[in-house]
Amino acid sequence: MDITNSIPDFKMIVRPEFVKKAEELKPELSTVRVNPVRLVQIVPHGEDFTAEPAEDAAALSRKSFGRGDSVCLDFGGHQVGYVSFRLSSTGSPQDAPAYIRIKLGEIPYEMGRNFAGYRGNISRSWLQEEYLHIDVLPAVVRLPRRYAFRYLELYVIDTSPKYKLTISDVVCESVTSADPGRVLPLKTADPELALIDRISCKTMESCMQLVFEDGPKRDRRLWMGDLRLQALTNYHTFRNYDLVKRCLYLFAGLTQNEGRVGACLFLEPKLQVDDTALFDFSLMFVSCLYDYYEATGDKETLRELFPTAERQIELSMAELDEGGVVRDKDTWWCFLDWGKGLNKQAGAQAILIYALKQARQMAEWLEDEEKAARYSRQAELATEGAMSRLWDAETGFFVSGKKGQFSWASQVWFVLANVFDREKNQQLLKRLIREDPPVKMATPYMYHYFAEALMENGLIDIALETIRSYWGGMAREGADTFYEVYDPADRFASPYGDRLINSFCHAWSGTPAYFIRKYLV
Ligand code: RAM
Repeated sequence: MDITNSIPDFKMIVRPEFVKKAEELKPELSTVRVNPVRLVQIVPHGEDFTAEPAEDAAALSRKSFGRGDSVCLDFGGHQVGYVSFRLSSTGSPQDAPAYIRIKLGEIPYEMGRNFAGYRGNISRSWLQEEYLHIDVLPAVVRLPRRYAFRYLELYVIDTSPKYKLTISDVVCESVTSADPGRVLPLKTADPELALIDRISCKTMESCMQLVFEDGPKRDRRLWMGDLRLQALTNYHTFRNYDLVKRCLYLFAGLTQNEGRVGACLFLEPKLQVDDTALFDFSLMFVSCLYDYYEATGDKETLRELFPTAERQIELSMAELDEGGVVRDKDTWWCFLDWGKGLNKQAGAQAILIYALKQARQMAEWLEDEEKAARYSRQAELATEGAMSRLWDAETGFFVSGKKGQFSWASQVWFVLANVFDREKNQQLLKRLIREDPPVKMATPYMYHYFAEALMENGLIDIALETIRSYWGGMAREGADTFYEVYDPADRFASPYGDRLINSFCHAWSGTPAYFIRKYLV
């Protein structure tokens, strides 16, 4: 799938009053200084690697390093921040620069792999590795970027035959805009759920920066679909309502051609919406605003941003054909999930119905009966289109695209769109699990919506089982934070052609805390 689908004649429409509001809500980052807790050895296991504790951190001060030597430090948990350390020389006077490589990784796999062997199709520049010359020792070395990592390896490319290096005062200034003090203690005696909740909260914490980032290692930006799930989880954990508000104002203040909410936004070098448009992500603005109002009751924001939500509906409705069904495309026009070969038409249709119902509700909150009636009619129209063209009564499943593809994502989204009553939704979900279509779910993003469909339709036990097996699977592998992509059957799965570039702390994966706190305890 070509993901370089810039929209033609892209231009950004700026609403300065919205951007100003967003900027006024810019959070302060808090900083904590974290030191490594131990030295580890990265050990191969088949194609994968583990980090085995070797010595305690104090052992570092007794070591010196020459050509080809290395050491791997473990910070004890996931960090997002700025790293510095002191390098000194020992032996004869320093007669040549020190030349070192620093590598940082969120999981042991990144530490074990040689980055030169990277074979993915998105930029290698995300891999966290620095090559540095240090002319004069001793020196305090400050690494140039913000990193997301647990492990840091120092590898000495060269010193000289006459001196070696010592390393001390290794510290990470870890940053976040999340305030852990606002997370209420979880009342559960279930250690597995407690662990999953803790990992979720840590994932959220690492992704909460000046905006809700999707992943602090990659792409480090605000994606609309990710934001929607982060915001939901945030309402049940860190409760930073202003950060959600800020992100909503950014999306509304920096739209694309025709007022479309972009798929993602950059903060630097200036506030800028990206030129990628995704059908479902634009509609997620509607959902995110709806959730925000439900969580806060902030009517002023609802009133001010509702027109932006309405514009997304309008633009999406224009994508319907004569039969009331969203036109399918060959490009990367809609996200849904990274599932291989997933056709997006049915999922997109369901998301449109889902968003129309939320728009109707928002119009009612704003006491605009005329609009409420209009969105109701549009939801009916899109439902009729779906039932006549996408519903296959014989198999009892929704099909998608020209070839009538049968996927998990399409069924899940139609359940969420509530085109049936609860009983039929339950039957559809159970049939889906039984038949297990070949086009599977690939990411925690899609698994979230599956779990949500189950929870919302009273299938709490199956939802809980999904959380225990799927997110619990990552926890059992020792995850500090939840991964962008997780396939229990293939630990090397990656939508980008190489697991190395996957993000191992990803916002859209941090939602179990939402389920646990909203539905389970
Ligand atoms: C990837 C990231 C991001 C997501 C987009 C669609 O680049 O994982 O979080 O929203 O895909």
